Amino acid sequence: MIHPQYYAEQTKLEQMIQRKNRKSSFYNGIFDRYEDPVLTREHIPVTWKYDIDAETNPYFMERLGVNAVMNSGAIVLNGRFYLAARVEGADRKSFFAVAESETGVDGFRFWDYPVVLPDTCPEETNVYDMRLTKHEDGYIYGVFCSESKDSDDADLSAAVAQAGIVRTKDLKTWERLDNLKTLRSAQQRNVVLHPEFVDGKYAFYTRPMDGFIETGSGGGIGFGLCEDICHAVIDEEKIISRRVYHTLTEAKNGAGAVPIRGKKCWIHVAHGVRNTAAGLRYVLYLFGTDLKEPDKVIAKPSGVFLVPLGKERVGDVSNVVFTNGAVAKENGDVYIYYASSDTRMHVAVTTIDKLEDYLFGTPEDPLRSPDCVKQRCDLIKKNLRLLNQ
Ligand code: M1P
Repeated sequence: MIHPQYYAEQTKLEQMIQRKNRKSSFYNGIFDRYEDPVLTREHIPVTWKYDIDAETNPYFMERLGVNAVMNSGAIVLNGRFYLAARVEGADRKSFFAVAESETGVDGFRFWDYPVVLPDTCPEETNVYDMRLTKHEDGYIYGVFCSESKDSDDADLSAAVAQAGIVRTKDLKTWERLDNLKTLRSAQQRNVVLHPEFVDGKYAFYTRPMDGFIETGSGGGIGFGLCEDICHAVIDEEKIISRRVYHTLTEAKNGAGAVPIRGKKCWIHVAHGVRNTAAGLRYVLYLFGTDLKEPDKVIAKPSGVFLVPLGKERVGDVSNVVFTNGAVAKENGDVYIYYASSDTRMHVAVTTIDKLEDYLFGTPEDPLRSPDCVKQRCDLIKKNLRLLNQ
């Protein structure tokens, strides 16, 4: 017999999925924020957490809890929005699950089952942060972090991060390819596959790292080419977005969403990390690269693009915003999906035109306070002149 509490929980879930999401009052001219998160652990189907049989679960207890729903890859297929979410179980292990929506800002509903990846790496303990690339070769690729215990290090927390690669045509059946090998970097996280061939090759944005947490000598977001996506090997990684002292990328940075083809450049939404007395702070920033040479940065606006605000600032890992998925619709609308504090998913909505105006109209960071004051005074002077005309 189905436990009566199942129906109560199912009603709550339906009400939440059907709740309309409204634009918030936040304004910066660059993007709109929305009042509610788009995907949370409350969106998880009841059948994933409870045994709904009254005989085997008389108290209707959660048997397999879910802790968080965050860092999601994103894709639009036939006008519908799909998120490949990172679902973190109560057991700390993450897995991927597809949620689908008609509007992109609300109504996200998980499919009946999470993604079942081919289990080809016995040492792999955890998987997370999948980027979905609709590649011009006809496949949808998922590139994610594959984490294993570092067996050469006695420290129980020592781990190795690599880029796992899968591909699919329908987000349902997945083929696992070899993990990416970067010959000059010990570890990789935040690896993103570019959607088009570059010089006839597959192009990856990488994030070379010396260790699991610290990027060490890894100077920032890298770029490398490989011939064979089934056995991907990258020799040279060219650093295209560097870590810079006393900026938002000082501690580390990483590629975020799959770049969006704009009219003037490839639009990249990345994350930058700095250290504070309260721990690491993760924010989003933008840069633009040449349409023909995606490893050549041509727009580098100063400062942060999106920071955690209000309730977004608190969660399992507070003071974090992180993106690994953004999509552009054919009409130029852009939906940037970001997680706050490693806990839940939100959306920021804008357009390609606005993002390019931001990229090319925002001045670069002059890197020193006196020059920043000068930059600001020039802006004020221009405005006051206009106001006093
Ligand atoms: O906790 C914040 C983020 O930390 C990592 O990002 P990075 O590799 O840049 O430090 C990732 O584990 C990410 O999942 C997480 O959101």
